[in-house]
Amino acid sequence: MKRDPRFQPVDAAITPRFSGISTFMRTQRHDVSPDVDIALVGVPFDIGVNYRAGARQGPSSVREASRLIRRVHPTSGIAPYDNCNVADVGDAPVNPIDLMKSMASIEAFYAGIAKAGALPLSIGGDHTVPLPILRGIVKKGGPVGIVQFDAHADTLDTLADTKINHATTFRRGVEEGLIDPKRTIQLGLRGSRFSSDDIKWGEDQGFTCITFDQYEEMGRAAAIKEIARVTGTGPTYVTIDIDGLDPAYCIGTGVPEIGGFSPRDMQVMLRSLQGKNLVGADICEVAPCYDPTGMTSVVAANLMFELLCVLADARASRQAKS
Ligand SMILES: [Mn+2]
Repeated sequence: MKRDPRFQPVDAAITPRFSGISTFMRTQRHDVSPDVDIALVGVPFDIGVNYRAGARQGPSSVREASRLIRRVHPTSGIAPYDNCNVADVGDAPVNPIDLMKSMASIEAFYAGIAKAGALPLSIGGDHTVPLPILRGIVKKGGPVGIVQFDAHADTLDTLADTKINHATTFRRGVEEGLIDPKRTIQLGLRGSRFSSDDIKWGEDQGFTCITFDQYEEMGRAAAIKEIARVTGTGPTYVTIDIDGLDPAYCIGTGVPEIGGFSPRDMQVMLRSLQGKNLVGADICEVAPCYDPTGMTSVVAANLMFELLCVLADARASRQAKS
């Protein structure tokens, strides 16, 4: 246990949860440095969409909703702030009008996080965001496996005649050698499609695709086994499109699709990632402007804590070995 006092969340016994400036889970705001083990990052970018924008407000909304998150996981007992130095490193720089400039500035920010030796845990932003993140953190050593929770495969070649957007991210990632398709699993795919072969490209590359229909048929325990089998022991990145969840729980998103995961499904599947060789994670497509209840951000904040716990555990056990 290291429990560095510089990296402890604000103590609610002294400063009430409703008080003070919002940071992710009331962690301290630090710039990226070699002292940071896990960097909590906002990416307020949403010009990669062709329907409804609004995910640019995801980071600030999830920071606000995360005030209630405490410090110990109720099931695994993981206490991330005892194992790791966790900090809110602020938002990646973006240009709200120029997509390509944003891609470059986000990538550079994440390259800095990787260089400092920290694992990034991010709140987007639309689902274009994992592409510059992976460009920034995947080293020449080789591509990473992906666990993707999403209503959509995001493996189109183009959307609105553009190559870089929230519907092409995981295709570009494979083409650029950032993603190992054989160690990639997509769960929750559903909704009406552009064409009958929407998800075929990924499957042809070697992705394991579990539609929501298949998930329901096989059950959660079998899906968890598939995640474990596909990802194996290699480096693995987790990406959650909040539209993977049912809009009954998460209506605050650009492209809602009925009939999806419950928050409980997500909690149990994310907990199963404990012990995996995790290199980072994100939650994207939280667009709070479509959710007057604020529940979408509450769900995202809690899933962020789930991810923080498994990332902190992975990071701490790696440090213990080295
Ligand atoms: Mn997506």
